[in-house]
Amino acid sequence: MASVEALVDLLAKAREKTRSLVVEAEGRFTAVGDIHGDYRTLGQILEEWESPYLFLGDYVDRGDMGLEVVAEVLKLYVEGKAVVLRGNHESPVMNIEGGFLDELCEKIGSRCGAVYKEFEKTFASLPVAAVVNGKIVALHGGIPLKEDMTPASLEDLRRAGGDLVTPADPLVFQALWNDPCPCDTYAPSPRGPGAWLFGRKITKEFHAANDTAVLLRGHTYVPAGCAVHHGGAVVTVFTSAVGPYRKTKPKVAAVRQNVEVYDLSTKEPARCPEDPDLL
Ligand SMILES: [Mn+2]
Repeated sequence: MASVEALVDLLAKAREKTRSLVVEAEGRFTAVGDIHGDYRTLGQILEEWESPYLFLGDYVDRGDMGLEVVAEVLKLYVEGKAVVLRGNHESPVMNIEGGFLDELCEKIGSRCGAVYKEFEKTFASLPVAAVVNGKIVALHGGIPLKEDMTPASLEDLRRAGGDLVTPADPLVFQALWNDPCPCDTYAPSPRGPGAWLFGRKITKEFHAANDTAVLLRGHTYVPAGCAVHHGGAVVTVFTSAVGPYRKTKPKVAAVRQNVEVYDLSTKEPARCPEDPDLL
């Protein structure tokens, strides 16, 4: 790990990089699901899979190398080699309980409180969704629901704002927290108040409104490392194999006009379970 000054500088540069909560990206990407401090798996991806990368959030907490992971991911972001999205673990309420704040204090000592404040600002600045080649929507959690329980559009999400540190905006919060369910409309999420499960009708309306085809997301632990939902209109990838996730078979996805999931180690196309009940 480089010096604390270099870390603070990297965090500031990452903040300058983001222009909008929803970003557009063109080309072919290697998409990576939750890493949660799994530096070894991240290293394997960077060695064996092509850039540019599309990171779907949750870099820190649970695994014990969150600092190294988030620094590497943000470095790639600043260098223009990766699109870096925010996960629900890129927020203070998670990092106090989840391990990242403790890890930071162990590794950098008494300045950790001040440096964490820099992380807070950088996490709040990250985009929450990317639209790849106009067709693939990438985000960490799921489709946000408006107050009338219809899906928010990408335009609604682009216009969200207010306190982004928490984040307090319900649409931003849900983009980081929601999960798909094998249901038609929606249901309250077992993750807690403010989060929802979204069903196949919501997914269909969302894609119709945005003229998109696939929602690619992370967020949910699946031992297979992937899952497909709603007839292929939603794909989950999970890429951490440390701590509580050590039995995972990590996956990555190749994103062009469509999404193809591959096993990280064998590099074979993955067989992902269909419509599993995730929570
Ligand atoms: Mn998550």
